[in-house]
Amino acid sequence: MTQEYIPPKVWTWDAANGGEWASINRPIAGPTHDKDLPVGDHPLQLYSMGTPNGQKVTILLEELLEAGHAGAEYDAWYISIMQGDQFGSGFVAVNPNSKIPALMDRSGDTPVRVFESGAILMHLAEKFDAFQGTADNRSEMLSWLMWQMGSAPYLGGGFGHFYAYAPFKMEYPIDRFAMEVKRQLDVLDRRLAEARYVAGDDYTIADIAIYPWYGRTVFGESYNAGEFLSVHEYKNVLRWAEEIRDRPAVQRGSKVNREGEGLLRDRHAASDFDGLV
Ligand SMILES: N[C@@H](CCC(=O)N[C@@H](CS)C(=O)NCC(=O)O)C(=O)O
Repeated sequence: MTQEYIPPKVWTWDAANGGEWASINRPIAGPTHDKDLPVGDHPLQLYSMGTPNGQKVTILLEELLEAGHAGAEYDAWYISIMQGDQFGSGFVAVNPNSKIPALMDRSGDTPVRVFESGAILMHLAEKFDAFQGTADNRSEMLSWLMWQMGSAPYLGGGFGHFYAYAPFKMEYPIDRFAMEVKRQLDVLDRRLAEARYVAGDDYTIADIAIYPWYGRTVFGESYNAGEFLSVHEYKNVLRWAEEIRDRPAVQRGSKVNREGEGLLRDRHAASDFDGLV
């Protein structure tokens, strides 16, 4: 353990506190610069980045299109959170919380903004009456969706931050959050021992929300921590994650708003996927 920290009477902002995200973290909200957002041809305009939170939305949009909901056609614009695009005035007008993903639904007379990935999933699932499960398991579906929204910050902001991004390794927070992530994986594993999908027999937006975070984790792709977290123990989560990974819409949705070979920085049409490996 390094030297103990004695908090001062009043916290002040040290912009150079170190760590991988130090350049974008701020203790204040609001825009830092004027910048309008682009608007494409489709009714749904998504401003995002292909992190797990961003992938939830592009996976659902691709699932809706795959299921024949032509009204789910969308433009997905890349927002570089490392370069501070989330603090542009146009983005802040769509999401005052300055985080991806953010959606403008322009299908009605008045554009509607939706932020928070869980709210976007619910907005789209209700709009197209799809991926909500059956009426009698709706509360189970909503419970797992909210479980994801409440749990993932411990995996990303807690475990991931201290295991991968903090300027130096500290045993206390790594131990605290590794324990919590393993507890969460066990919660999920026990549920998936008794049900095919988290809400029961139907694949729903709750699975779509959980998969990019916890599927990635059991595949050992989160923070290179597969061995550290002994992810092979969670056999039911692995079975569920492999089944979801094989869905064509999931494969397409996982590629959107990401830079690199075989990935799509921006997405404007189904044909944008043609030729991607
Ligand atoms: N609870 C939010 C979390 C969104 C979130 O944390 N987004 C991250 C990327 S995964 C972000 O935009 N970070 C930029 C920043 O914090 O400035 C949601 O689910 O939509």
